[in-house]
Amino acid sequence: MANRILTGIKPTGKLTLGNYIGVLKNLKRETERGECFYFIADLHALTLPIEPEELRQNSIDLACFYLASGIDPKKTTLFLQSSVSAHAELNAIMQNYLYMGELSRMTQFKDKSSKMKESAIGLGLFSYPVLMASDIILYDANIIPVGEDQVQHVELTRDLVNRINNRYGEILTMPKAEMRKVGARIMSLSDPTKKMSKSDPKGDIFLKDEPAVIRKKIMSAVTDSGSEVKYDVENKPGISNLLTIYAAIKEISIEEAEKEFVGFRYGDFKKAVADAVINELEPFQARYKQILESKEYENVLKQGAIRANEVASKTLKRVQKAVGLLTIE
Ligand code: AQP
Repeated sequence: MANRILTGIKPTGKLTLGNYIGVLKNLKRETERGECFYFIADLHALTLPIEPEELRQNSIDLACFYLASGIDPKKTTLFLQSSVSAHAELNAIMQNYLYMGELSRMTQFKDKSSKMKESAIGLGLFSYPVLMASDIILYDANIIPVGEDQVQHVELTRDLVNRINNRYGEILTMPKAEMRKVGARIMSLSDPTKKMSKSDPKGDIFLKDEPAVIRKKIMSAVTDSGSEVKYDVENKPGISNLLTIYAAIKEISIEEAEKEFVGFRYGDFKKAVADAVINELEPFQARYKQILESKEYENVLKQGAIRANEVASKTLKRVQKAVGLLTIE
């Protein structure tokens, strides 16, 4: 079977350089490998409190950023998760095949819920991986490009697919997470031991930041003692993170990046990293603005919903039949 590639991003806040390097930057290339389904995970965004207007605005922004990544909407299906009801329907079935113990071991749930009072933790946050597994299964996706933090959820989806296929026959496609070699986990500039994240925006570079802001943030990024520009995550997490950002943007290896900066002072190194990030983001930001103004995302999302519904409803039917639901055509 030809490759099916699926990835989603939650419209939970301002997109970061982590989201760009981890996923957005690579989307265009993926379209050469098979049929791509890219979606705005708006149902997932509801798992933590969010203002309705903010969610709407973030969803529009995300659609524009997806398109700004250079994907051809005629060859790619870009859609809103909430515009395909099969996600919620498959979720209702799949939640019976994943277990409390498995879900409570998910690192992202532990991280997010540890900052909340137990009475404020929604059921949706806990069962997030069930919906994510349903997202993947619906499109018979075999390749799932993600940042490092999402790999555990894809692994759980693989367990679920095995479980269902063992019980009902080979009805589901086995997915596989794919991470970039360099940049699968970009860290915060102010605390390089923490992931750069939309919902914890300290030390983030946002995709909408002006060049001067980006430069200022990189120039004041936390560095480490010593003066050598060297990749050493344990002893030099700040410098290692900046080297990773540089290498990922330039699409070179960490070793190649290190070689470029032999003998550089930290200040000059940071200046080169800032130049690289700004050069990469400026044209991307210009495309984003043009797409936002032209509102071309509206038609793309409409067409995307039609194609996504077509594919997803077929898989849903297959699962409904297999588990014994009486599907009357
Ligand atoms: N720092 C990062 N480095 C590399 N990849 C990253 N991703 C996120 N942060 C980094 C990848 O971006 C995709 C979209 O993620 P998501 O919106 O579904 O949620 P997330 O993984 O939880 O990302 P955030 O930015 O941390 O969002 P919030 O704060 O809302 O939870 C994923 O493939 C992710 O791995």
